[in-house]
Amino acid sequence: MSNRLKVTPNDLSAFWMPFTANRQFKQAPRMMVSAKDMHYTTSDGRKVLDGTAGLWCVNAGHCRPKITEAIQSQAAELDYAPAFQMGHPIVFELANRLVDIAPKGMDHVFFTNSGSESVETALKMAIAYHRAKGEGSRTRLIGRERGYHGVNFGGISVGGIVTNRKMFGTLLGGVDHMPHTHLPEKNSFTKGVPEHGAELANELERIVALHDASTIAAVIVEPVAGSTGVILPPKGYLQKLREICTKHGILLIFDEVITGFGRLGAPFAADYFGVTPDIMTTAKGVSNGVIPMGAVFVKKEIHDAFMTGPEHMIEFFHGYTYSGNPIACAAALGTLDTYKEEGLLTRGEELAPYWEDALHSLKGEPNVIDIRNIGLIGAIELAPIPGSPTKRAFSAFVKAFERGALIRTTGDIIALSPPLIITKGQINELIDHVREVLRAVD
Ligand code: PXG
Ligand code: PLP
Repeated sequence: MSNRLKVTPNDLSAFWMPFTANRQFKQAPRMMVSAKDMHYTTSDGRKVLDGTAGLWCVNAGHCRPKITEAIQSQAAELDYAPAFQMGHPIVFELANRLVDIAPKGMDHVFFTNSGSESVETALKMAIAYHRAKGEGSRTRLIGRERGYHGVNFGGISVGGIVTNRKMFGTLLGGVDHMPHTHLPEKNSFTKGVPEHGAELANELERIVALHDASTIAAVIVEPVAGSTGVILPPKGYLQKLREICTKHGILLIFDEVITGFGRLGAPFAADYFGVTPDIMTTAKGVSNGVIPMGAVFVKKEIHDAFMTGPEHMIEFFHGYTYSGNPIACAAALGTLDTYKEEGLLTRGEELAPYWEDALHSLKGEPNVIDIRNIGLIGAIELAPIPGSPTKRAFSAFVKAFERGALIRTTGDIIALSPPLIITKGQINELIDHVREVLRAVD
């Protein structure tokens, strides 16, 4: 590693950092300079345990050799090939490998470069699908309160985050929202999926009755909402959504950007819950976060509905310059090899009970008002400091980093989602860091 990378640059002003408190960061930068397996190394030479798999994406851990080698050799062999009207072999290989591990029936893949792009792709596909089937009036999209579907206009429109709705104008028209399923008064400190709230799926029936099914293209939900604080689906809720969508000819989209690729202890949340959507959006874990990539999985029936008309015509008027970029494909193949060799897509299942007990041992620590968990996801909700929401959790994040653990906070919720290679000893270490931090923050 060059020495240049070991020190903090002396001018931090040009880079406008995403989703960051820029002024706070630039006064006290937190710089990572290298990473290996479960740890980052900081510019001041400290090791930091990764409690969040980067941003929920480094599921196989850091700098894994299969992935590094695949990228290096692909970069030297075929760096880029046009994505439109041209192909290259490994993008087809990757699509087949992905279909092999996908829920049964989801046998076509469209490539994007991020979760946000996967979401836009899925929403456009849904509307275009109905049109191709002669139901062009089905254009309405239904999302959910507290949903996060990335940062582009379609995604923030179906999403249910107040700041987005306040900051960015009128968004897409023809969108409605179901209520979220966070019911702290009934479900707090539940281990795993909560008992109460499946009836909230019936709100979809109310929305269908209001707009008429013939105007609705799709319903999009995260099977487990991650970004807005780990909100779990009540027992039976996703099954009900599936039934209502099927009954009314509405496509069901699962946004599996976080839940995909082993996070819950099954390859996808669709497998975990036994509910198959019509379209599934993924990103993050598909390439271990190493090279940007997203993948949208679709059922055959949806794909086939587009394959009509003159054969020289483009069937789906959509795609990105970097859809299926060769180096991203190589990274994804190296990732899938690593997942397979180490059984990572199901490893969370055997670790989940240990993870659950470790997390719930934090009950009773200062300001903890709820703990939620599923697979290798955990959330610790803190009581906000009166008049200063988010401040307590943010202080916990900074203190944890200083102590040697990377955690993530959203609002006053600490969210944990470690790489799927974490050991029981490292789970203890991570939870101990959180415990000490909770005792130390105001
Ligand atoms: N859908 C879901 C369900 C997501 O969680 C996206 C779409 C967008 O993906 P991209 O690749 O465009 O960022 C996401 C991303 C956090 C956090 O800490 C969550 C995400 C991204 C960054 C941070 O909660 N989710
Ligand atoms: N903007 C301009 C001016 C472009 O030419 C293109 C692609 O050719 C885009 C945006 C879209 O870029 P991408 O395909 O990387 O999403």
